[in-house]
Amino acid sequence: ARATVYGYPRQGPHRELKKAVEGYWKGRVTADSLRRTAADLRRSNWTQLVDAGIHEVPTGDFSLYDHVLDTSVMVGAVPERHRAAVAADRLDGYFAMARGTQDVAPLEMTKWFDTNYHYLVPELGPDTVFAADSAAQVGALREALALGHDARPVLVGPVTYLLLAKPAPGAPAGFAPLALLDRLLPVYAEVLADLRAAGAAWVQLDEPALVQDRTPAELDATARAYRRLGTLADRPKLLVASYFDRLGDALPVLAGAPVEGLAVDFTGPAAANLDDLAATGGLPGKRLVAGVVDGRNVWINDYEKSLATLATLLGLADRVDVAASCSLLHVPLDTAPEQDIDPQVLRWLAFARQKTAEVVTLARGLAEGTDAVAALIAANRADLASRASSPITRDPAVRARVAAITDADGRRAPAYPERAAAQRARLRLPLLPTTTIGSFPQTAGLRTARADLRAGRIDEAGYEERIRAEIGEVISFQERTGLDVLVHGEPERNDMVQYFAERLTGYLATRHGWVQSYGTRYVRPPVLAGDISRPGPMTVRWTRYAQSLTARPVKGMLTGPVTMLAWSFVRDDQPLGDTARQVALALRDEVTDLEASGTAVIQVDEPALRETLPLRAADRPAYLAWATEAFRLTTAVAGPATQIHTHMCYAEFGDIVRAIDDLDADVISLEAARSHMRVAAELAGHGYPREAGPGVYDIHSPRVPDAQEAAALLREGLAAIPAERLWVNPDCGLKTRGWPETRASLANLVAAARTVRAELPGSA
Ligand code: THG
Ligand code: ZN
Repeated sequence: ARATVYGYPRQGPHRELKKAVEGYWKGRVTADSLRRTAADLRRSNWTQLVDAGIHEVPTGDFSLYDHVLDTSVMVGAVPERHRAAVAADRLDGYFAMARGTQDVAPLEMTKWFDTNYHYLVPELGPDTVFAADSAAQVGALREALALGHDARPVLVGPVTYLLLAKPAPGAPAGFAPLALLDRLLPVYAEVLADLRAAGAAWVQLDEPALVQDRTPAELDATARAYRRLGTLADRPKLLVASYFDRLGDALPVLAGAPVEGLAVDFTGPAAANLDDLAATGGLPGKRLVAGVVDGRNVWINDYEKSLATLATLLGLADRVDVAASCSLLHVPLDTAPEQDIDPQVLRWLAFARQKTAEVVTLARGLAEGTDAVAALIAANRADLASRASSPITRDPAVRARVAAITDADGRRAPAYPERAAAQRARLRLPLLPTTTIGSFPQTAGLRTARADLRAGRIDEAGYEERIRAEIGEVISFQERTGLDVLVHGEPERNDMVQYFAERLTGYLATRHGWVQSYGTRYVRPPVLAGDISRPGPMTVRWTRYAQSLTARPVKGMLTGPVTMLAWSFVRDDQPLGDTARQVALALRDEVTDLEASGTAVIQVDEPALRETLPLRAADRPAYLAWATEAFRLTTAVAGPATQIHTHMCYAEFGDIVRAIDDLDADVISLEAARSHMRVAAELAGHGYPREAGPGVYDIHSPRVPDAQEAAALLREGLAAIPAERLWVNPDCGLKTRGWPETRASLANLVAAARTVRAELPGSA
């Protein structure tokens, strides 16, 4: 059995890639130097893999920005608006597609399945003309072969590429990019021939879109695609890979295709592939690459369990190799530099480097028998036992509290209409009240203050002084501007998940655990390692200080339990719902403390509620049930006169409006400026009975909307939501914006609210 992986973190141990690419954008790094950095990182990744014992290394998984964008370049799918830039300079044209320029908008970005990686969405229309450009793929393969490695190019497969695309602007209504399959396949054929000529024995085609619910027509198209590619005369052997969930109906389609191998995920919900594979008669005559090491979570593998799975698989295919379930892009690079984590606990964790070693061990165990790896199995068993029996993993007090949860704990009383009356009486807000989503610009001064505190250049008191000064400015700005519900601006928070993770017992924060979010942007997701409890208040001090400076209500700001899970690495030893309930109880205590300190408005953000929706429709009701329950458990402790807000960033939520209603929040703010208040109409169409603030200021752009424009959006909102229930706010938090735009935009937003208030019937 051979050991392989499908992809490796690209950034380098010190995020060298980020620095090189951003340096190039700023003109501080030359194109040649950027290319050298990229080639060095590829080489060092391959060396690391081979030194660890990996037999076949991936090529083509590396990218300067995004591998789906690279695929668009490979097939010549450059939108009309980016062609001039690409013709002028290939590298600058590539970044123009990724980031836009002064004159042209970038490609849209969206989540890669249910991971936290974002890709650039291909734009395809009936006029799209594909043309093969295999240079980057062939170049990477040649580099690896020249270093003496056995290498396997990894490409996004043609079906997934088309299913991930969106219709280009101007495409006729109902156009589906999959209609372009017959035009795209000859381009893949050409690339495959080029890769074979360059020395590829195998090429991997990734088709994760096949683990989502697919129509019979889409499955037919898949069968046609692989019949076509499989019967090409001049091609390498083909390995069709899927991951993130079970293949279901797509499994027999791929099993019957004339390709030499399948790579299949056997972790998490994809474990069902094992029985499905046995039921369909296995893969006689084919190579099976078994993804038994979870490639998207950070826990060590269970060797004995994986070896048992592999032993079963041996009887189901011609040959079985071992891999991580998906590209290791989704986990941090290495646990070794995490000096702040207890060494015992660190042994429970495996990042990309450790997962690579696990794959190698399992391949050896499969090839040479378990005796050959007996010592490693024993050590693995000890680490698993240490995790299972640790008081970090199981805190009796937390478990007792979760066990005692009743239905009543998750139900607010009285019902919304009565609460609304109590809140109106307490808050005395005007119609169309104005507010913001929570964060204000994170200035260089604030980042310096945090760095100074970490480096010991200032002490806690000095840091606190700087944060208080910032809160003072944010409050006084909002009062001067005339906002109705104020926020403290969150200057103390680095990241809305990490901030809370650092303050909850059972959560681990990493120092170097960067994972690519999109392009040159990275996050350090914390690890939900054990039972969660709250040693003390996390936000009360700042909110109370802000409230002491003003007579207007200051909103308390919390990150909701679903988002706390979605943007962290989650436990794999209990259902997500159990972890969510623990986090919810900790946040519930924070709501209690905020309320007790006089906070009349509390916002519990859930930007990730929509994005964590399971890939398969059948799994969605169960997810929405625990997700909404966790939110209600967090908030239902609030009294009737305390107004609970929530916020979501995604405009595409038509499919979860019912769930949003189930949250039983009093007010929701939503992204809407770009979708021209379609969001408001959608809410109204579903009979949403509560207050809502569809955003009238697109904070994702440095553009300042003028007051007329914001007023026009508000009037559109009023067409769907009555004035008694409509709020006025930006789309999202302001932390990525500068102060000048923020000042101007919020002044215009308040002016728009005043203008439209004056137009309301009954206003004097
Ligand atoms: N926090 C966490 N996860 C997230 C988001 C978040 N996932 C989804 C979404 N938001 C991703 N968006 C971003 C936006 C900006 C950055 C990263 C992800 C970013 N990162 C800095 C960088 O790479 O330079 C590093 C930030 C830091 O120092 O922590 O700008 O909001 N958890
Ligand atoms: Zn948002």
